[in-house]
Amino acid sequence: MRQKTALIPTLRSVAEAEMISHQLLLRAGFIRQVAAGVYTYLPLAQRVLNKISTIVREEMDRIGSQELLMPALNPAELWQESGRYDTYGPELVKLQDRHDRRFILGPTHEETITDLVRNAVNTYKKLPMTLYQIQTKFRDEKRPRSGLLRGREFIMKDAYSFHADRESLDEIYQDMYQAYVNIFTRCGLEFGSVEADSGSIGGKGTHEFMVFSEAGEDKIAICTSCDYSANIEMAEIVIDETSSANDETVAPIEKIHTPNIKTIDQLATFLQVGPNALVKTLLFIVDEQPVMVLVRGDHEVNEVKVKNIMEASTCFMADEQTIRNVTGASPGSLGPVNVKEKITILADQALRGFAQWHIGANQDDYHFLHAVEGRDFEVSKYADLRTIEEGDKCPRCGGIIRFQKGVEVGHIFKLGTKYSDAMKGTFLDANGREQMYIMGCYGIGISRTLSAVVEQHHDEGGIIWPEAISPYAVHLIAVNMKDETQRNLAEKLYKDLLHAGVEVLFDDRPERAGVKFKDADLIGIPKRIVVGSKATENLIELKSRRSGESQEVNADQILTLIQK
Ligand code: 9G3
Repeated sequence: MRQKTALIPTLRSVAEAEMISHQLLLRAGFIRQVAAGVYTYLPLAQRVLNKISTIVREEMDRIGSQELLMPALNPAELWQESGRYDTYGPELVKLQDRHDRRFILGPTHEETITDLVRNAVNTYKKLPMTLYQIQTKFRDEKRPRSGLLRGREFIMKDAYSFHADRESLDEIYQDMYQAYVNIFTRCGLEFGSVEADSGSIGGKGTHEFMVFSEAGEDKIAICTSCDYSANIEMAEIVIDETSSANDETVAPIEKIHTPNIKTIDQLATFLQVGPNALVKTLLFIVDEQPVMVLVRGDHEVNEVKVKNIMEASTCFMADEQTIRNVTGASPGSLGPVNVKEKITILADQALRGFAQWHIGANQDDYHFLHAVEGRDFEVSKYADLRTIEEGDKCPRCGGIIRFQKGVEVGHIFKLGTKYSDAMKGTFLDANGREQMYIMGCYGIGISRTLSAVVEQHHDEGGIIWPEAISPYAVHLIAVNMKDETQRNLAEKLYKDLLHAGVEVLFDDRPERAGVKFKDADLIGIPKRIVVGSKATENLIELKSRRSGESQEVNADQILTLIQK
């Protein structure tokens, strides 16, 4: 491609973007924003996306997964069947056609594929079957940000597998796991796989593939002694009994006036005790029902764990008005004693050893001291409900947990029969009996992977593409297009490279050398050929974008060197 006519609108600076990948992709002329969270992939980005997609296709095809393409526009009925039309809320893009029929723009395709397979595949003889697509997805994020990392429209590879039994699902899951390792390795990423939240399905049937990066939104708990790693959304807590008992002598329950005390820290100062001697009470709305959740004062409630314990599909913190309606008090004054309505009360396992609980009184500016579980109130269930913290013990080996930040680029799930149950997806087994499909689903953020690569591969000057996914293999630069010798040699090399099938971007613009080099650094093509003043001696420079090392070579050698 000749750069003179290429659409590569590089920019010297960009104002808004806070993430380095977002900044560099804008500056290097790879993407342009069209609306919040919506981007055009310019020609350079499109080439990278195609290369990532090719790698993904090769690895999917290798494990026998078949490519298809489902529509972005899907009838609401399918989502009503699974129940997700109403549970997914404003993130699900809903629209109507001219006949007032309701549709959604697919944020993922479990419903569409389950509908397809239940109609088209009805015997065990066709199983297992794995299908995938590479497609634009829509999610109306509340706060789209970080460029391609969290857009409202993004490209995803989503695969779905259908099985007659669990063993078959386990096998394909392993194949997918290996395919993902191959894909991200080939894309030049440094990544790890972590155990993740499997929703209400439970079990260990889900892994996230994380690219470690300070800019990531996901926090990963990593053991410093063994190879345990998990998303902090789900990292298990081992019970640490020594830290949980506050076994002072138990006095009768006592209501005390605590004017203007709203937080655990304020209460701790007021009572002159540590926050770990107190109990924090929060109210959640779980599948439309209020649920009170109690954790030790120095711990944080983990919403995902609450949702999973309740086997619910939605879970969020109650707003102030709801809290007042349910308890009669404002958020800083909640507790399990004298709740107006009979509701579920969950307590974190660390509170099991608490002889007496100092808690809110469900009355503004009042707390109870010495409340005793079983005497003054009942806990419906104790469970692991808090979020892991740095310094906590590893649930596997007892080592120390540290946190690292990451960007999720892939996610694999064992779904079980969630969708086949909801949508009556059945096949006939060897005995002619109807069985539910057992399913798995497997996603890769294609556009997000592109960003993640930039997060990991750049320097002050710009992007440094790994060869496997670089938009071009070679950047050929003619330093001075007005110089006839330089121009002729560069033109000849361009033709030779094209002829040899090398993907080459040729900077034939009538720009100053400084501008050309700055742009080349920004764009980040790994190999650079510079045709300058030594063209008179048939000498050119071959330079590595990554190391900055360069060598002077005879122009006749260039093809051999490039192809090596
Ligand atoms: C929605 C909306 C957002 C969503 C979903 C549904 C995330 C949703 C999870 C998945 C699971 C897997 C197939 C590929 C691998 C991941 N955000 N998820 O289901 F309606 Cl608005 O997408 N799907």
